[in-house]
Amino acid sequence: MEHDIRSIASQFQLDGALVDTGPLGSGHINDTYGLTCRAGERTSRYVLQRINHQVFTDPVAMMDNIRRVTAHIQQTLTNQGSHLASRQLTVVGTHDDAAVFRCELGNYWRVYNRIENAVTYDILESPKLAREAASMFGGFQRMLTDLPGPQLHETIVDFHTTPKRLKAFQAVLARDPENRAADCRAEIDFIAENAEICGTLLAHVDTGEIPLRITHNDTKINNVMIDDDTHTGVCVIDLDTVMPGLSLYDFGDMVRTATNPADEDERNLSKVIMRMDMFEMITEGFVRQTHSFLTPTERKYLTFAGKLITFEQMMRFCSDHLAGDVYYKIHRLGHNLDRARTQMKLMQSIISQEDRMNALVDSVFDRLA
Ligand code: GN1
Ligand code: MG
Repeated sequence: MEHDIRSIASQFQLDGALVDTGPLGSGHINDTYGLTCRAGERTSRYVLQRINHQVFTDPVAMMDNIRRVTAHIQQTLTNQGSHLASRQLTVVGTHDDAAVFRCELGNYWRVYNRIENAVTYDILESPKLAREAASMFGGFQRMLTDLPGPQLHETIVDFHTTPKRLKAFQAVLARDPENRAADCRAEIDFIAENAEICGTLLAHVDTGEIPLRITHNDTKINNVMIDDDTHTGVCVIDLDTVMPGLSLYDFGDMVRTATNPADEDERNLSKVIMRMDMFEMITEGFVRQTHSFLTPTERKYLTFAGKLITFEQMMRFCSDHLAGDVYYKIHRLGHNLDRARTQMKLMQSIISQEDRMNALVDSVFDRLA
């Protein structure tokens, strides 16, 4: 679908005349465009996004969360005298100062400032960068521990309720609408064999040992901007799923995305492994920021969370393959199955190193806490 980007952009408070637009980013859900505007000598760049409202059914509530969260973070960094205060995501309003614009086709659009002099990495090469990225996500959680009420909206209900992800998988498998179950026997068996882990963290939420916090919930490592020159973190992006959640889910998704040196859709599975040096660094980065508030039970389940989130993601990709690719953008036939397979391989690699990972978490706490 071709959108009239110029006309949509004209709804927002941009500085100057729009001189360039083009596609941006590698997200699986929203559509993203870069905008460049010029006013005299001054150039301003923005990010325009079409919010996928099949996935985020209440874009206005979502943007309400994002405005509160970004304002709070900016205020916190300003109070700390941090030079990063001016390099955070800011919502650019429409001429009526609304955070979303609904076009005549019924699509929802938003604009952010573009973070200059910084990039994201899909795959992290250096352990130091991994520590930095994890520290950014940990710092994000810490800064939101004192976000004033009311509670944030739940932008996707049961987003990380893993037992429900399992149920959804089982339901689509039972229907097998595209006759694809035959393609993924090994994956289906693997999910059945590991299904028992789905409810483990939630059982501890019920007893109060694991609290609900404000969390990011999509801590793919490419959701941290890293400064081009200093190679240090600038800000956390993709705030669509910031809502009440478990700190452990954020750590788990970092394990999933930062420890694996291969792409999420890599077909050569021999490349997919959990790298211990990267695990050590993300643990260090995250724990440094969060040890003051993590409970003993949260601490105990850090490694487990990496396994759980990888498993959950595997079930989600596998479900979407069975359903006929209705949720994630795909770029080839079988794309979601390829993605499910990397997750399964990564989870096997985590399982084979789980004891060592747990020991390493303990040693990081001894060192830092
Ligand atoms: C989606 O497209 P992106 O990077 O924002 C998904 C995440 C998955 C991720 C897997 C709202 O994130 O939960 O972990 O793909 N976001 C949503 O790559 O479902
Ligand atoms: Mg996202």
